[in-house]
Amino acid sequence: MKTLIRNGSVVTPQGVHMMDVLVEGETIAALFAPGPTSDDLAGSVVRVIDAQGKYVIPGGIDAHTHMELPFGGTFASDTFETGTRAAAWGGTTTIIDFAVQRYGERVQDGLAAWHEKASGNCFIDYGFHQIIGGVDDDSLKAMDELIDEGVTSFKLFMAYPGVFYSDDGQILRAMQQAKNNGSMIMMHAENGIAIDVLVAQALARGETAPINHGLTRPWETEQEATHRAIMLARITGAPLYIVHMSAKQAVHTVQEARDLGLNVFGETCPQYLYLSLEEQLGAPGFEGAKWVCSTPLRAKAEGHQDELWRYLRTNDLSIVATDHCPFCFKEQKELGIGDFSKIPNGIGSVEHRMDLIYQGVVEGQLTLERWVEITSTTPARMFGLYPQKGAIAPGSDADIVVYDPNGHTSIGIDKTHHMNMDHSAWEGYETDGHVDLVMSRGEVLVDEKGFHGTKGHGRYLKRSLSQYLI
Ligand code: DUC
Ligand code: ZN
Ligand code: ZN
Repeated sequence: MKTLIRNGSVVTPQGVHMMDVLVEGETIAALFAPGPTSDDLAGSVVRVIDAQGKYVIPGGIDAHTHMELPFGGTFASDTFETGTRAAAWGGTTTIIDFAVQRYGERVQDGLAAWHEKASGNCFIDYGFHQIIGGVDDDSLKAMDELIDEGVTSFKLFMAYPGVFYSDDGQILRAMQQAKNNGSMIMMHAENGIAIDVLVAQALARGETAPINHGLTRPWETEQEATHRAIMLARITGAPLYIVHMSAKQAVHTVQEARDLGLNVFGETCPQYLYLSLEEQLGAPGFEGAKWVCSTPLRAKAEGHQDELWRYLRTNDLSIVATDHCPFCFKEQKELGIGDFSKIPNGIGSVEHRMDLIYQGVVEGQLTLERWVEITSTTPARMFGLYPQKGAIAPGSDADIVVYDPNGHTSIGIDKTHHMNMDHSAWEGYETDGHVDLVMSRGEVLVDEKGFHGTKGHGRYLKRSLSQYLI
């Protein structure tokens, strides 16, 4: 099967170029300047897609999702089937989800359980990071084994004592292992021991509303943990990727480390760029539960959101992922009525990341090239998928999005909403731009006629080591 995407502007981190893209089978075969060669070719190819006036970009890569994550006595509400379908609708063609090992379990069993959940159910390609919830001799050894299976990054938690938490000694040991085997340590950087004390004290004072989730996780707990993680990484020489950063002070600490030449990277998420403690988490009654996630939304009055956009421009934040971890309001978020600490932590955004970050281009926060870089190309490089993914180049997988800058997207539960949740954290958001067509390895998943994806089309991606380290 041959497809020619004609007359579009191909956007990559290197620039914006009028190019026609020839797809043969599952991969990109060639790029042509529009003109006679392309005209000749158009007659012979089976399918021509007109991208006049539109951007042709590599499919989005969401490097941080949690399908079916067990959390707070319930499970994230998207399965790999519903979550990857929603991702495809929004122009994301690869996810990297987190397999879970909890204390007392074998790491290999945790990974096998995630393969079981995903295999045969995905509409787009997927890889795994591994959460290590219990660092010990066996799990350290397992890290080496997993690398051979294409799992080259490991997430540790400085928060959630008694659940996923690792102490500093465990973190140090895991980092030493990562330094030796070349893998990446991903860190949930919040001081969970201090947070648990603040939470217990707030509840004892009768402060039970959702906003207290944010108030008991002040920016100092994020910056302190970020600094500590960087120091531990520095002792070991291991690379460090800090996930879901929301506090400007914490990112400043990342900036300082990067200025010293350390391999420290920061990730943020759309919710931290747009939403806030006052407006969303502080919504009346129990409504704010929809926006309970960790790290928490930060105060707009303190200027975090604008600073995070700036750090995206300066590359002190390298990636925008979603931390997609959806829970329904009914029966899931409601577990925390009368006790904010029982609200399952998470927001669903996998469907909207590409549009929400494109809005940053519209509003002058980012260039077009940077939009593609932080949503696709850098995630591919960071997690060992480049140039199979994250590129519009001969030989790369034909994961392609045709994006209409003159289109419009209305986000809301009755509008564009395919995630398995009963509400949208982005209800009422209107963005310029529209995902017109989504292709995954040459197969059109979404076009103007609707959804054409096939469950099981998505393949497991065995990832290489991070390409920022070699
Ligand atoms: N943060 C969330 O908001 N949800 C899942 C886990 C996490 O670290
Ligand atoms: Zn986390
Ligand atoms: Zn997460």
